[in-house]
Amino acid sequence: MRALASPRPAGKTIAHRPWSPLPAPVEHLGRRQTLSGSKQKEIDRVDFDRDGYVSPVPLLFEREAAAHLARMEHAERAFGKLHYVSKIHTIFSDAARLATDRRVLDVVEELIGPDILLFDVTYIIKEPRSPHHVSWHQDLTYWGFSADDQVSMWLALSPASEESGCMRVVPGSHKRGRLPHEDVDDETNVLHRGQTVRGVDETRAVSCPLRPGEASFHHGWTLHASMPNSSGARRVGLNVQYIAPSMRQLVNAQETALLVRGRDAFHHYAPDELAFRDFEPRALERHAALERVRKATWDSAPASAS
Ligand SMILES: O=C(O)CCC(=O)C(=O)O
Repeated sequence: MRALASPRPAGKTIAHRPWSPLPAPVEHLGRRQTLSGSKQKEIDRVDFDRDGYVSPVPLLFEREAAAHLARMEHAERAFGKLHYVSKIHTIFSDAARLATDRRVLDVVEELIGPDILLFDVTYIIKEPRSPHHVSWHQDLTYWGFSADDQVSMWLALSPASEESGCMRVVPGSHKRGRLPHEDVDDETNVLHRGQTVRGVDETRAVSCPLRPGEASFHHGWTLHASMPNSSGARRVGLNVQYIAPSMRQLVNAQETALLVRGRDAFHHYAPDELAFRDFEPRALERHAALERVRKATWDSAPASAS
């Protein structure tokens, strides 16, 4: 998805204040659980092609997820809420590190092939006992791409359960291609325009509960939604979009993306810069412009795409 509201008014940057980052993380090399690598690969790819998603995919150790969450919350205390800040990987090094982690890219490579562009990264946070939900939608409807060689990862940094409003998907719905969406006025809908596919048969939907460190991967035509967080804890996920370099932008030539694996024979995008330090003034300036570009793309999609 990529049509959620920015937490700050368009064009306003996060103020740069001095802060002391927490100590750097100890990196652990995770191993995909019980199956051997190639068997697991086959299953992921077959499931993804058939169902339009795979879940749960174990990626990080639970303690690693907890350390990432602690650093994100530390950053929030210094800079303000990070919920749904687009292109967060260009200003916050921890998000950049996660989105480019070898274990993550190995799965993305299984699903969309060896050449991978990182398109967008956001945290999606549901506060405890909040009414905010996500209506049924398809991500690709609002992104302006020429094709659909794409996958989104939703990586849990805290428990994502039915109670806390984990993702729900309709298996196989990606095969229906683009469905009509309506802009629905509902301030508890996290989506930027309240874009909604009506009449979804929810009896066919399945939940994707995740433990911290596990992820789901879904295709951009897969119908998905999520319920409010009725638990007493924050539900925090890192949402990352990867595309194949062949994908062109049809509605906004200013969109940017970064090659994170393989090669780019197409050069459709000016490259984003990964943050190696946190919230640097020059990166924040660039980031404000990037957010305006992202918002222009969402706003340019027709209200009813069919
Ligand atoms: O975080 C959520 O609840 C919904 C996420 C979503 O719609 C997405 O990842 O595309």
